[in-house]
Order: sequence, then C-alpha cells, then structure tokens
Amino acid sequence: MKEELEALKKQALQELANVDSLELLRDLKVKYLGKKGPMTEILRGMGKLLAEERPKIGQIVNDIKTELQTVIDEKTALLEQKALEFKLANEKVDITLPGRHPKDGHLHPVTLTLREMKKIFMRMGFDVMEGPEIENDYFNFEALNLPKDHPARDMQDTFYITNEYLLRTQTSPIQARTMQANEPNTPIRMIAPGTVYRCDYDATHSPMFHQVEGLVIDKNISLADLKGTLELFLKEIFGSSVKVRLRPSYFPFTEPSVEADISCVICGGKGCRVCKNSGWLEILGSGMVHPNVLRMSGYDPNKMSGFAFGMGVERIAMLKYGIDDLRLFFENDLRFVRQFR
Ligand code: 2NL
Repeated sequence: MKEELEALKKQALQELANVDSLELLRDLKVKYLGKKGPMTEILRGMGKLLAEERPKIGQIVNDIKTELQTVIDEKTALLEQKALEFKLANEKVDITLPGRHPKDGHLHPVTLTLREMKKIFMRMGFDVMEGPEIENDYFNFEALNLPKDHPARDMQDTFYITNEYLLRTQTSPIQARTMQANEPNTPIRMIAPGTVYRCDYDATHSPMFHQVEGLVIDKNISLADLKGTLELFLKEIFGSSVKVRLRPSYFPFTEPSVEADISCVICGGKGCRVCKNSGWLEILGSGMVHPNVLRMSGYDPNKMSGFAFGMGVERIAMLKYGIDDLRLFFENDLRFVRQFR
C-alpha cells in the first residue's frame, strides 16, 4: 500500500512538473485530488484495512494530498505570472502613436468680421454695448425720431410680436437705452453690435443679419469728426489705399445725414460688375444725431452734439472676402464655411 502510494505521488509530481498550461494543471488536480481520484478512493476504502494500519495510511494519504496541493498552488502562481507576462508583452499599446482627434472647428466669417470691426473701434476708445433682441416700440422707433405712422417705419419691414413688442430692426435702441441710463449730457463713445431682424429675403437681404452702429456725443462734435472716424475705420478694415467719399442722404434719426462710399475693393475703382462700373461701393449710413433724438434721451442739443453711423456686418464681410450672395452665410454648407478657417 505504502509503495503504491509512493508510486502514485511520484507519477503525480512528474506529471505536474511537465505541465505548462493552467488548463492542464486544472485537469491534473481533478485527476489526482478530485472526488473520483485515487486519493479519495483510498480514503473511502480505509474500512477494509487493518485497524492499526488505518492511521498510518491516512496520515500518508493526507501528507501526499497536502504536498500535491502545495505543488499545484506554486505551479498555478507560476503559470498565472507567465500568462500575465505574455499578455503584457503582446498587448502593449504604442503610446507614441499620434491620437485620432476630432476635426477642429473655427469661427464663422460673420463672427470673424464682427470681431475685427469691434477691435478697430475698441482701439479708438469706443465702448461695446449690447441690448435685447426683443425690443419695444419706444426704443426701436419712438426714441429715434420715428413716431407712430411715420412713413420710414414701413422701410424696415418689422417683425412684430405684439402691438408693443417686436424684433429689433437695428441696434440703435441699444444706444437710446445707453443715453437714457446716463446722467444728462454725459459724453458717449460707443458701438452697438448685434443681430437684427427685417422681413426681407433675397441675394442681398436676410431676415436675420448683423449690424454695428456707433454713437459719439460730446461738446463740439462735428461732421469732420464723423468723417475722420469713418475714414480711419474703413482704411483699417479694407486697407490703407481705400478712398472714402460722403454723399448727402436721409435718415429720420440724423440731420444732416450722409452715406459713405469706398472705392471699389474688387476693381480698385476702375469699374466692374460689383460696383456696376461706378468705381464706388455703398458701405454705410451716418449723420449728425437729430436734435429730437438727443432731447428725448436727456441730452441738450444746445450744449451737446454727436454723430452716429450704422453698417451691415455681412455687407462688410462680402466685400472683404469677395462673396456675391448673402444667403451663403446662413445655409450652413460646410464647403463654404470651411474656406474661412
Ligand atoms: C444704415 C444706417 C444709421 C444711425 C444708423 C443712430 C443712432 C442713434 C442716433 C442717431 Cl442713437 N443715429 N444710428 C444713424 C445713421 C444711419 O444706419 O444704413 N445702417 C445699416
């Protein structure tokens, strides 16, 4: 019996020594230590042995079981370690490979143009003020010398929300609000950039577009200040070789009113399709603030004077980048937008 057990142990140890995978190791454990294995068999058959033999054989069987279990545990640890090393060696990630990163976005040409316009005015000492896009009739029209039933209200194709509220048709209400928030006769040097709305849609009009208006009020502000300011701005945004001319015009909120043209940035003034062979492009409207507008917002026209101007951001962007259809800005065709990266 003893010899049989010794032989069994020797065979088991030999097989364990040769095992090289966790699966085979599990099989061997079942084979030698499992419920149907020889050890269990012997222990179960102990009853047939002589009484004095039982403890000895039991001891030997248990010692062998313990020894085999120890070898199996060591072997398991060794094979698991090897399996881990194999994984670490084969599943390594090359962290020096450049990552796949999402495509960079960029600013829309209208935003780029608006930012450039703001920067130029900020360098000239203008404050940048904003206001609500849903305005009331008073700030959008009345305070700008456009009383109810004034024919100039029709020019603007207003989107009304109620009798009193509307989508602002210009950013001038921001300026009227600023004037009224000030102590009377406080000097102002501001621009009012923002989105405005008019019921109109074709190659040169969008129901939603952007404007920059400007307002300067102080003692002794004259049309010469207006001309100098506009000329500086236009030379900054279109290049120093651009020529500027003023023409008389009409706006209800300014008197006198003038429109500014620049020499055509496409043909340099020789005449082309864009300037309709005139050599000039209409670029903005402006004038000296109407005494009624000053008075209504707490400024004394006998002490203070001012100039104001307004221009479309899309129009500036179209001329800067040579875009011939305003609708392109708002169609979200990436083939168009990506050209301004
Ligand atoms: C245009 C013309 C203009 C103004 C806007 C203004 C504002 C105040 C007082 C007086 Cl608070 N005027 N704004 C003046 C003249 C022209 O805009 O063609 N804009 C696109």
